[in-house]
Amino acid sequence: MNKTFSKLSTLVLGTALATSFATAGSGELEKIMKKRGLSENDIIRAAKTYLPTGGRDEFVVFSSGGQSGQMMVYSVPSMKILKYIAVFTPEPWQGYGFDEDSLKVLRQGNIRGREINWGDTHHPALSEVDGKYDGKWLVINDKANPRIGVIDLEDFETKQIVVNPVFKSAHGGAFFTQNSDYIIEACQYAAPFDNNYHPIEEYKETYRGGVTMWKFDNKEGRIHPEKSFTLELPPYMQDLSDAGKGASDGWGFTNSFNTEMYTGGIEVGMPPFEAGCSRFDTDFLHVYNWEKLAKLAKDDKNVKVVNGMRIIPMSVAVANNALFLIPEPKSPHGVDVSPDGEYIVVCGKLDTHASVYKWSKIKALIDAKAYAGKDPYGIPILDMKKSLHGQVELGLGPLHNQFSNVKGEMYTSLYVDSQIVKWNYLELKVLDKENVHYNVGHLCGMEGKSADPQGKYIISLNKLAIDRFQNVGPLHPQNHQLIDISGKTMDLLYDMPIPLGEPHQAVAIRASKLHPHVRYKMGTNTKTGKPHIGKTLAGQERIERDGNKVAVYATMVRSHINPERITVNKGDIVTMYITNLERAEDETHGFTVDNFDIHASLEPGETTELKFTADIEGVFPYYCTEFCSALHLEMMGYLMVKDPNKKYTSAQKLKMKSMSPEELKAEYDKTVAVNAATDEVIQSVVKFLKDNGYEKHPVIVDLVTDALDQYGQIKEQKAKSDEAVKAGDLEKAILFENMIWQYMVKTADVGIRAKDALVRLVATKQSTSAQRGEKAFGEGGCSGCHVIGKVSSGPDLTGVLQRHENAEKWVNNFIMNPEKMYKDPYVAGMINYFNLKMPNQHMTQEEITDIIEYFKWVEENANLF
Ligand code: K7E
Ligand code: CUA
Repeated sequence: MNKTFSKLSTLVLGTALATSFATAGSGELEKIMKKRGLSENDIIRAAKTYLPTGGRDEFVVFSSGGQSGQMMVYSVPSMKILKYIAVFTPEPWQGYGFDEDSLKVLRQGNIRGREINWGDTHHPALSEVDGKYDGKWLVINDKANPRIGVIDLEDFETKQIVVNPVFKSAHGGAFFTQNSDYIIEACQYAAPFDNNYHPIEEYKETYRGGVTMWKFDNKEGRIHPEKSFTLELPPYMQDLSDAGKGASDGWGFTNSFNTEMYTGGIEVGMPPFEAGCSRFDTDFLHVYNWEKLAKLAKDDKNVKVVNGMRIIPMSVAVANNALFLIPEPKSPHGVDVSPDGEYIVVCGKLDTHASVYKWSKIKALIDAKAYAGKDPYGIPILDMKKSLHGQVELGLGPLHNQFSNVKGEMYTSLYVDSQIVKWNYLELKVLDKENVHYNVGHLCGMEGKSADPQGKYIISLNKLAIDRFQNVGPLHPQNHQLIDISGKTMDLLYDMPIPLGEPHQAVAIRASKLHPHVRYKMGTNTKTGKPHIGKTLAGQERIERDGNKVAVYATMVRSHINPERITVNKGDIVTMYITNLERAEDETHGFTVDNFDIHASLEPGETTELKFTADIEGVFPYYCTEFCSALHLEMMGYLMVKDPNKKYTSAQKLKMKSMSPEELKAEYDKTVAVNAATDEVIQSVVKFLKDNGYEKHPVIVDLVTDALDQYGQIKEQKAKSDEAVKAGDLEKAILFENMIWQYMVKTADVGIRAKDALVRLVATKQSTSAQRGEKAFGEGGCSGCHVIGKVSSGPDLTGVLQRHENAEKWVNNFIMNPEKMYKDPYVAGMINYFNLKMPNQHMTQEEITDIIEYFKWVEENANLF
């Protein structure tokens, strides 16, 4: 009822808004709405999510990439996908797994000597200080192969992968403790800790669950496996976890879904897993004091070591009052700790309720040793009722939770109902429900699992898209839906198909907390952050041979690769160290040698190692794979592999007609003249930049520095050209003059980019009317004869409002009825000069008014044209 009313009021408001737009916009908005069948609410939602060109969003989301083994980065509210981060799977764009340095990171994920080239990513987590995101590190689990990947948010690259040596799968991670001291990872599918065969009949005796506490160094951003430990747990299929915070800091919570310890067996006539796993009414929430366990783990007498992992047996944890169980509604999924750490919310996916546990009640039971019993492994059980704050009926299939900035308010996904429910966990009542499409798993709030949730939006991470998008075959994308939660009731704003893998969970952070850099210190190994052993500066390029090992020290800078020819013998092992010498933002070069399955992406300042065996004879072009400048196609070279056991007969030299000295001289003069003309253009751009105070804008300064870098190379080339002229070798001189021209083109390329950027920065802002005027000017036919800032087939209109008495009226009348003014002496003069009559473009009065506004804007910024 309430909701209908509010939707209605939005509609009314929307209509009013659209009407006022419509009047201001000469009905254009109305026309578009009609043509595209958009409602007023659609327009409001579009406005809430639209990001004007060049704009920035408020939040950045890191989403798991599911079976792709990667991560996805997008921004909210516009839902623009910004990047895929390569984590567990080779990724060619970033060169991940195709150059030696990233391959080393990828291969840290080998399991028992085997290469693993994919992952099933589920739960990303951001590093925290006092439970709040610090924007430094991002980690994610791989459920299929028990691993954690660590990503540096300075460059959004994966720096470390650690393998859990005792788990056989890992779903219940990754979750940071509130100061990022540890990362929690629970196993889910119970299995023996060792690598031996154990019959399933010995499940209860030899299969184990567990929680690994990975020691994390938040300064250096690395996991330290030798300082980590695992808490042994019964084979209850531990599912998700969360770390306590605030009141419950130092404790961990992990739920489970098979306390029946059922082991299935369809093939021997047993009912399937799913039947036996949900027989009991309750499963167990595991509550453990990780802070105490961490201290215990340091002493050898408290641990047994399996596959190098320090394991605290259940008996040790129990004897030290560090492990407890509390019944929870059967087959739960999410367990989530409130921002203040006082409430622990568990949603049973087979139960319609959410159960809200209260930490102070749990702690009191623990302190009083008031146990309701013990499980078969001797772990004390706390009474469920006495631990609960209360339960709320939410709907069918409640799964995961996120908190909002309003105290007591939270959001829960309902898998079966395909809804998001907003409710109050303090007052235990439901507030609102919103339909989503379809079958939502996790949901993502803005910093919604931190100690400082921001509210504003919830993203529904839907599993299915069914009818939502253009059919792209039987494998559909999933659907992330953005929901506005700033009002009393929720409003669904936006659908985003996910074209990568099933993203289980996502975490969002305020964009203002992220400070990634745009370039590396020259010669950096980006995977270690240290200088690369193959760092090569300009002038240090070389090829070194040691037996059948060939090391190439190469550089890349617009627009050449140095060296440009590499000749090796068949069977040689070739290592290429390549440094991108650029300093300019976004001047990435890519590198590959055709047919050798290697690729590197070299960001400005980065050095990378590529390695291959030249095991096939032939000629192989290598080239830059990023369109990095106007001369990008020319950025190439040849790898020539010859067979040392073969005799090669040289080809008959072709007799080519050579140029006469006069022809050569003519070409040389022409080239020099072209260079002089190009230089004039460059100087005019430089003058424009200086006149408009470019030094005040750091972004422009970067571009100008880069342009001048290119320009600075010309002197050396000119000297070489002059030398060749002196030596009488005009052919060579022409080549050097051509090189000068290349540098000039590159200078102009960046220089003009700087000029355009500067114009945008210094021009006054266009009014809406002027914007429409510019559009009308372009579409109405004016631009066919008039170019602003230039005389073309018609006069330059810069200053047109200065040229006439009562100019606005004059221009207005002239556009409205040009024929009437052909006799006006000024107009007659122009008709005579251009041999053209201004035609009647049948503009409306509104369009003419807008065009005059545009002329005013042109006038204000006349110096920029
Ligand atoms: Cu619910 Cu792996 Cu967190 Cu999927 S999990 S939804
Ligand atoms: Cu460098 Cu293309």
